[in-house]
Amino acid sequence: MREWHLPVRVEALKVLVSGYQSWSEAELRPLTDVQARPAMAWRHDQGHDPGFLPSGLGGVWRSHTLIALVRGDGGGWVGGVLDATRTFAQWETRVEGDGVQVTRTLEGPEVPVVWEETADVTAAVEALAARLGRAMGARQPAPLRVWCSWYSYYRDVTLDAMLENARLARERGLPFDVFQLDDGFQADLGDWTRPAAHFGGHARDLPGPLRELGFTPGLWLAPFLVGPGSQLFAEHRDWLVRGPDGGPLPVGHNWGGPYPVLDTTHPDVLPWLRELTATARAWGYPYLKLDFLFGAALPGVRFDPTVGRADAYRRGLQGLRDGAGQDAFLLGCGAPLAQSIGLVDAMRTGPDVAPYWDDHTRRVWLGDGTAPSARAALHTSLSRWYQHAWYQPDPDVAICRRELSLLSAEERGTVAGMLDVIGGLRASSDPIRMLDEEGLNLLRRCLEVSRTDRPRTLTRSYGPAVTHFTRATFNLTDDWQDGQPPHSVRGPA
Ligand code: 9PG
Repeated sequence: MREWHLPVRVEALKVLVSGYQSWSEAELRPLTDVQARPAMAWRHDQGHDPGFLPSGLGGVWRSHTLIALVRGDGGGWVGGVLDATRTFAQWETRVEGDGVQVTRTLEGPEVPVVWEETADVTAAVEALAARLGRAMGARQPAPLRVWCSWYSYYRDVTLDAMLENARLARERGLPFDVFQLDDGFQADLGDWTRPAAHFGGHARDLPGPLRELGFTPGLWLAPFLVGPGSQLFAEHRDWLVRGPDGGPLPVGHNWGGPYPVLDTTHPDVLPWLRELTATARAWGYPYLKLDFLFGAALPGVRFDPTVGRADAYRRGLQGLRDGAGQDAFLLGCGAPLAQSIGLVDAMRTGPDVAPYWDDHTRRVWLGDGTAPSARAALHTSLSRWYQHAWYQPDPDVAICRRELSLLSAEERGTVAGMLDVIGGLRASSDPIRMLDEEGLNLLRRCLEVSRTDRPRTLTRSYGPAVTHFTRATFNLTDDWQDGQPPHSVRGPA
């Protein structure tokens, strides 16, 4: 552990933090604000790092890998690490006495740490992120444009729905590169090669027709998870990370209950993981969305107790990369961020988008900012703008349809503006037949690949995030700000 004491006026400071994994919040906040901690314990495993939770306290801010303190003049302090392959770096800033106490803890092997004062926090954060990206061999492929089944069909997706959308996308001349089948095709978590009855076919039936239509086939997997009712669970109970009681460690709560996770330090698990992605590849899927990856890094009892949890995670991810091949495109999701650099091509950098602006009750009253909403996705991805140096950022899908959506035209445009500023992967989940002329035009705009933008200031923001970019200003608050309506995006003015 290392500590620094800064004798500064805390009222004038803001703090830039980034949560542990894709779905955890990243924020830009006055240092004296409260960092929310979800009231529900199951969110601690599934949305955060249970080994280093958000503080839940006023004036105490926790961040993973990188942190920054911003003064009113745009200068301040930046902290970060230059290696995250086997180490979690945990930063905390705490208002104490007449200043700020900064603490940095490493979980895992020692790594080079940077802590510096700077006249330009934006530039220093970008430079530090770029150094980490280079040190870990960040993969930086060209942005892809992806249609994904999740945000319209959810678990009820069928082979026919996939094919109908792919055909319509081709007919309408929509410039998608990838058509990606999401959760719902499989019999159970872990039983990836057996289809779900409702799917109306097998995942391997899809790539052929998609290729004929000119699209690259993509597939979702949650490769580390094991459904408690699955064949994998019944056959390999000894492959699971265990809890303090010796039984399988519940990793989170989804799919109607808790689910365990594979222990990547068990000698039989890595070959199984390699075979899984090799199989998906052999079915014809060079694009894989690898989801719920955080599970492999949870604190728990593992087969090999000498392997740290960051290391355990990275071994698992390496196995998935080895099976898929160097030329596969891997999108990480629900994943420890920095620990994935160099192994994934793209990474979800925020919670799920939803066809509504905010989940106010869950966010404000339950302290859970990881709940799906357009606002949460914007807020988090914008505050992680610098992570384009680590992978291609995926701020999640645009929502262009008007049916089955509560988003206003203004709010749909704000999501589109965020995609432009982030300049990463472009995705949509809208059923193509639901899009009228207006919807199709917005979708075409959302699929236009762009250059990553930079913040023009971190000292001002409209909401608890980085909102002022050189090409656009976002108002994430529920009030007008300097003549700009709530939930809107505008040119720099
Ligand atoms: C499929 C979905 C989609 C989506 C992913 C992920 O914390 N949670 O309870 C939680 C549940 C689902 C979720 C994210 C968080 O969505 O982000 O794109 O692939 O899984 O099940």
